[in-house]
Amino acid sequence: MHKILLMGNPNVGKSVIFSRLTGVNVIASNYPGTTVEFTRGRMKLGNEPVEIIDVPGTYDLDPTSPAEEVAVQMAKSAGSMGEGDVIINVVDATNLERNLNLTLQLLKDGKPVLLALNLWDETRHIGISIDVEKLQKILGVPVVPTCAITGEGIKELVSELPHAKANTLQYKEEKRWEKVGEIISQENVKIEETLSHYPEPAGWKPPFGLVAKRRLPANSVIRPQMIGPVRSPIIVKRNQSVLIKIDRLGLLVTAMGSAMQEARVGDFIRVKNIDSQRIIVAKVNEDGTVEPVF
Ligand SMILES: Nc1nc2c(ncn2[C@@H]2O[C@H](COP(=O)(O)OP(=O)(O)OP(=O)(O)O)[C@@H](O)[C@H]2O)c(=O)[nH]1
Ligand SMILES: [Mg+2]
Repeated sequence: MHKILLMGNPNVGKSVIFSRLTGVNVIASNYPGTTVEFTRGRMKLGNEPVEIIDVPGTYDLDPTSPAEEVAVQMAKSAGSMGEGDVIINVVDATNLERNLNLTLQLLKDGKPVLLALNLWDETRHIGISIDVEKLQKILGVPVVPTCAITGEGIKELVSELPHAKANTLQYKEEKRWEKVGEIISQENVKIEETLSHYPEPAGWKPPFGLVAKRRLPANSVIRPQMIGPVRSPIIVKRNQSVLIKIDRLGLLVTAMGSAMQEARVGDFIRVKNIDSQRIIVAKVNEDGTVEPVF
C-alpha cells in the first residue's frame, strides 16, 4: 500500500490536516524501539487505499531529538518502499523562511513532495501575500494553499497528490539558507504593510522604522522587496483648526485656519484662513502648525 507522510516543522497544522484526510479511523503507535508516538490512518485515493502517517514535527533532517530522529527515519524510508509514496510537506505560510529549510532538504533528498501552504488564513490577517504560482515554479513541486481548521484547500491538496514530484531544484548544501532567501526574495513574499511609531535613532539608515507584519525568525535578512516606505502619521485632519504661522527674520505672524484636507508632516495642503476666508496653500510643520507657501 502506498504511503503519505505528513511532514513539517512543529505546530504547523500537520495533525489537523491529518484528521481532515483520515477522519476517525486512526491508530496511535510508538515508532519501533522508541517512545515517540505517531499516528497512522487511512484514506482512499481513487479506489486505492493509502496509509497516512502524521510524522512528528521537525525543523530539518539533522535530528536533535528522538522525535526528530523518528521523523528523519520516516522521511528516509519514504519512496524506498515503493513507487507512489508521497510526502505532504506542511508549511506555515506565515513563516516561510524557516519552513522552507526543511522543504529544500526534502527536495534535495529526491522525495516526491507536495507542499501544503497551511495557515493561509493567517497570511491574510497579517498582510503577507505569497505568489503561489511563482513558488511552485521555483520549487518544481505542487504548492497548495490550505487552511486546515476550515478545510479550505484540502480537496485541492488531495487532487494534487498524484502530481507530487521529486525535486527539480538544485543547490549546494552550504548554500541552503541562501537558497531559502532567494526563494523568499523573488517577490514571493511581500509584506504589504509596514509601519512604526518609533522615532528613528541617530545613525540609522533606512529601512529602520519598519515593523514587520509577520513574525520573522531570528537572523532573517530583511530584503528590499520585503519592505515598503514608512509613512509618517497623519497629524492634521480635515476641518481641523490649524495655526498658520509665518516666522521669519524676527517677524512672527499668526492666524487661525482650517485644514481642508488631512496631511502628514511636510505635505502641502490647502488651508482656509478663518478671518479672511481666503484659501492658501501651506506646508505642514512638525509641530502641526502650517506655513503659507508664497
Ligand atoms: N489559523 C489557523 N490555525 C491552524 C491552521 N492549521 C492548524 N492550526 C492551528 O495550529 C495549531 C497547531 O496545529 P497541529 O495540527 O497540532 O500542528 P502540528 O503540526 O501537528 O504540531 P506538532 O504535532 O506539535 O508538530 C493548532 O492550534 C491548530 O488549531 C490553519 O490553517 N489556520
Ligand atoms: Mg501534530
